[in-house]
Amino acid sequence: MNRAWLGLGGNLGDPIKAMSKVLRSLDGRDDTTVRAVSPVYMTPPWGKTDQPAFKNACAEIATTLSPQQLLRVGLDIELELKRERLERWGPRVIDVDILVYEGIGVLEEPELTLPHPRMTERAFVLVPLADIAPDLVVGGLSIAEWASRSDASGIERITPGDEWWQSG
Ligand code: A4P
Ligand code: MG
Repeated sequence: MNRAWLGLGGNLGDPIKAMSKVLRSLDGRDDTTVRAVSPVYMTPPWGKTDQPAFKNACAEIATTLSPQQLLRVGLDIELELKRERLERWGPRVIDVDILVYEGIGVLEEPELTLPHPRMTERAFVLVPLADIAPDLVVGGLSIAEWASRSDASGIERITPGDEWWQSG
């Protein structure tokens, strides 16, 4: 089993419900177990700012899927949730990003880049990730260090703990 860290987010419909469906669907597979889940945060839209606030969370999984297989599985779950791919950085029901895959330093393929290329600039990823993986090192710095350097203004924790994904 390899560990991997996922970023989840959405700003249309019921993102908490969509994120919990993703995690339960992954956890229900024989090849994948959800190991840790962050609280959910309400985050101001990044990139394209004239859209509703997002809800974001991160999770640690253990999996025997390769990074490419994991991407495929994530995209299939996104499709099941009927995400409409409208515009880059635009509103979405659910987005599943692979942030880091243990043992893969850097991967650059047309379909998959690891670590996720924009993760160290994005407080909406770093704040929840720092809850579950503060000592994980990416680009020479720990996630706790990246998070402390990020602009977390407007980011608010909206669930007390990690129990949100088990129901709803
Ligand atoms: N892809 C390549 N590498 C990866 C990876 N490590 N993980 C490819 C997942 N996918 C990866 O994805 C397009 C393609 O990227 C995938 O098919 C896969 O082959 P996408 O999510 O539709 O891409 P996108 O939305 O056009 O661009 P990008 O930069 O991936 O968007 P993000 O990163 O998903 O950002 N603001 C807040 N507050 N919270 C958010 O969650 N999300 C976005 C979208 C913008 N602003 C946000 C948030
Ligand atoms: Mg994405």
